[in-house]
Amino acid sequence: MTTKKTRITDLLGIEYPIIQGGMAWIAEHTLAAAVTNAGGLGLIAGGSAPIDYLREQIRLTKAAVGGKPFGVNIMLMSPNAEELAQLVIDEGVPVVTTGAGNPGKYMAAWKEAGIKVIPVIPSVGLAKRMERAGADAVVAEGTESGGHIGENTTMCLVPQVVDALEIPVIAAGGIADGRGIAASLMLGAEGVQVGTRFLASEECQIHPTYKELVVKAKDTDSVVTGRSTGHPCRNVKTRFSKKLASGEMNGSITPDEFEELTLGSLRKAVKDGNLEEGSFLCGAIAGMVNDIKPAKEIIEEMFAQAEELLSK
Ligand code: TUI
Repeated sequence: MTTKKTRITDLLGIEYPIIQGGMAWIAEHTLAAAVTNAGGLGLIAGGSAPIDYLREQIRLTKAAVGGKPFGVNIMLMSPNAEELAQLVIDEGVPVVTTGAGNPGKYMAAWKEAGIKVIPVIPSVGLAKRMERAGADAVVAEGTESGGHIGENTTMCLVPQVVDALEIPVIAAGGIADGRGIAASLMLGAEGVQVGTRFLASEECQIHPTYKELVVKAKDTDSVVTGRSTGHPCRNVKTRFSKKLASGEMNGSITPDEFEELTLGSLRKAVKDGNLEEGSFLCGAIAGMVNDIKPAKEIIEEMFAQAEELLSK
């Protein structure tokens, strides 16, 4: 069995069936280009960045990948989603992934423009809706993921989504080595989306404090905040994230106060490494990420390990 050729590699025209997570504030052109040039699909995160900045990121990535495919992730709760939905068409972006909402209203225009559309979904119901709306594939993202999460786990969600859909499924949440790839393929997925492992890549331009937190994290070092607001987010455990989570739980922080405390907190983590007020989003697999290396090495090692496991 080969881990490398699936409907996802055919669909996207890539060598390895791996796509990079569209991590808001984090996934910019150096990381996206490194993942694409290593044979995966690199992504630029739209987040809530200004459109002119994102146009520049798209052009820088395009210039660095020499015709190889890359994508843009559109966070649908963001105020710039509408504008970004048009920008990807205007700039000829080949692939779009979406998160934190239903991209249905943009689907026709993206398909018309020849864009491959891959919504990230946390449930079977949403996956089915996305297939009916014309999605080319979906990312089934388990609650092990970093950032904004659903309730179901990767192990439970992926096979149920695979059974419910005809289009290919990409597994996400808790995948950081070849064992995770092999397991995902066994669950019926035809590719993986990886975020946390790439936080500790050389090309990822987050603050050194952020990388250090990920590399030093143990298995129990992630915590979910934002449950009280209806937007749960998985973070590295810090004094700040622990204070938020316990304050939400015992009612000493109201949902409005939570929103106020976390406004701009991702930027404070990524740009400033601010441990007092920053939200260091990361997946539950951070405990297994112990070193910083080039994205190309990460990808090649993951697939070599998966290949070896599956050939046994
Ligand atoms: O979107 C993500 N991960 C993210 S987005 C983000 S930025 C953010 N900041 C503050 C609050 C919320 C987000 C950081 N991490 N992953 C994909 C994902 N999509 N997870 C869950 C969903 C999702 C949730 C509801 C997708 C669709 C959905 O649909 C609801 C509907 O409209 O039916």
